[in-house]
Amino acid sequence: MKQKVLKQASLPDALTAALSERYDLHELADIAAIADEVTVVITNGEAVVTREFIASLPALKLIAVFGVGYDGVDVVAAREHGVAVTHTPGVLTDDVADLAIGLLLATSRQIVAAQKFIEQEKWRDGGFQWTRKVSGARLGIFGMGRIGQAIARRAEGFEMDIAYHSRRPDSSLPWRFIDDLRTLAEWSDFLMICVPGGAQTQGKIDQAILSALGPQGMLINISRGSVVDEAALIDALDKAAIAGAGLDVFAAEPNVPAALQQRDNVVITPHMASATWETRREMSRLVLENVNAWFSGQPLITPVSQ
Ligand code: NAP
Ligand code: 8YV
Repeated sequence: MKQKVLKQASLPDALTAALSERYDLHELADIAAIADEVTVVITNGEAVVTREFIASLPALKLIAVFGVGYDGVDVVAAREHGVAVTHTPGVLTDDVADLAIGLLLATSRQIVAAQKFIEQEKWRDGGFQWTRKVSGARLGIFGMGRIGQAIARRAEGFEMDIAYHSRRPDSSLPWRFIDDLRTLAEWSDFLMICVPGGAQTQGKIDQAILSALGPQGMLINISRGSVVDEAALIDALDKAAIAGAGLDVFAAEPNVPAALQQRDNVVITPHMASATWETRREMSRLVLENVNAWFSGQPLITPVSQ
């Protein structure tokens, strides 16, 4: 008999099909009927897996996250219930770094507004407003992990001056460590957010950090909307306290505040940094390998350290 697996959040069709082939895959709507028999839950990077949800599944042994960020999962509760958690690190790093650089360029050079300028037939009345130079500018990275480092390597191609802040310096890295986020923001022309979401980073980009970034500074966020105090960001944009923002993630997705839309100096994308065919295939493969490993008694491929 096939093992019962619960799909708790949206997943690619191909992954859903591959899971269904091997396991008795159920949607969340079936939960009442199968709660006692579910051993594996599959979720994604945006979903929330609470302590109560974990406690409601007495046979649960594994939560497999389709994504590297697992801030939505109550990992402490999982550990206390003897439930392992896996995620998909590494395979999406390049895509997220690529989009981060894309947002940085699009925001500083106002590429989206420039396209609208042509489409609205304004070019005949004169050229587009001048924008800001990227090459040689200062890039501050908050969270110098896999993605932060991939962004820094790309930024070196633009001869950017790079510095970072994490909880501790990494002596193996060639870039300057700044031991205080506010000082990093003051120093930066572009502040790139690459830390995980969750309680420790909640609202870290607040009014004080945005004013330290200053009227010439731009914020790029590809990590989690929770890291940025969105009201403070809107206020800073309204007051021209910062120069612009490039955002792939938001506090209450899929809702994006109207105040962040239709601005020449704000570029927004719908949490799509890892959403290429190639990377979504690799993320799916890794989820499947972790689930297969668990059912065959093999070591998990990419467990979260709990
Ligand atoms: P990672 O390798 O774990 O890097 C995270 C970095 O943040 C590490 O350098 C870590 O260094 C630092 N950090 C953690 N907590 C911190 C804190 N409280 N204060 C300061 N620094 C802290 O993770 P990754 O693979 O680069 O992914 C980063 C995040 O990107 C994910 O967690 C996810 O939220 C987001 N993401 C978004 C998308 C998207 O579609 N937009 C896609 C993939 C990932 P220390 O431990 O030394 O502080
Ligand atoms: C995905 C992500 O959009 O990996 C993450 O942490 O946020 C993204 O790669 C997400 O996991 C898919 O739902």
